[in-house]
Amino acid sequence: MHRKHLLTSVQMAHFVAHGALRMDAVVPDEMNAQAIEVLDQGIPAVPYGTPLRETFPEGSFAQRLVQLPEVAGAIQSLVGPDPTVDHHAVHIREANEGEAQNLHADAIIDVRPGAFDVQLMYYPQEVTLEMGGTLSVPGSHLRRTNESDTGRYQNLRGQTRLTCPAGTVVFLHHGIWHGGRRNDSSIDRYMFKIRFNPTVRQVRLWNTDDLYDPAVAKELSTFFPWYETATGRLELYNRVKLWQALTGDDTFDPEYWVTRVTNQPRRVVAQRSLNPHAPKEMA
Ligand SMILES: O=C(O)CCC(=O)C(=O)O
Repeated sequence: MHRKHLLTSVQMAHFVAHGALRMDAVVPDEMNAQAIEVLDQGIPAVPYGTPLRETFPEGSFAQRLVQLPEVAGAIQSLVGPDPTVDHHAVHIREANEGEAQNLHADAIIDVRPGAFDVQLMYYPQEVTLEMGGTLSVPGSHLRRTNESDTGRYQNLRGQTRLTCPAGTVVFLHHGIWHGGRRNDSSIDRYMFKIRFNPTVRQVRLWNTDDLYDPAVAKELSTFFPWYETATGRLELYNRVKLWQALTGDDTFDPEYWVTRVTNQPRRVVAQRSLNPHAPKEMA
């Protein structure tokens, strides 16, 4: 893996803040042109936990997809070497289907503080607004609501509906609130999703040359329009905790949100002991 294909610290910080990172038109046209036929034929399922390197046959479309240098570099940066595949699936939003998915996350509430799964979403066609591109809510990945119950929330300020050129790949944190939108066009809209589970600690797996670039802290402090004035700060707190885990540096805390609530001094300097048998000078 060449370092130039790994994500930078600024890109990783963007992922930690937004819960997503998109790579527009990263898959070559020649592959996009084959994709619909391949996805229509179906990609054989594998049991949960199958190593990525054993999931797709040598030379298959899906294997070539995950081995594209930029895609492989992002997978390595986010989940590390030798991830396993949780599941993969082809998602088709049919032309004029008349229905949308509710917002959801793809798992139960997941409280792991320092680990996360990553979902790759590949869009082989250009996706226009009418085609029902995936709706997602930037910065929602660390807010704890349970799977489909998230669907009670509708139309959050700052939500995005994906429109993109053919060959776009989006990487999502497992907790991101998302859902396929209604396809009002006359074209079936395809997406291929793979969920990766890490098998190593997700510590400094990317190109850390820019670790102390001020743009990192700037990314990490992004405040999204749907955040409540006060509760929204918890997202900054959660993000700092995640960045600390990712960097292995628990001193990173620019606004001291984590430091404040973890400050529990152990040193006792009380004037009087509760022990009646303590030496006189202490009692
Ligand atoms: O089709 C889409 O855009 C999203 C589908 C999806 O995420 C799901 O079914 O979990």
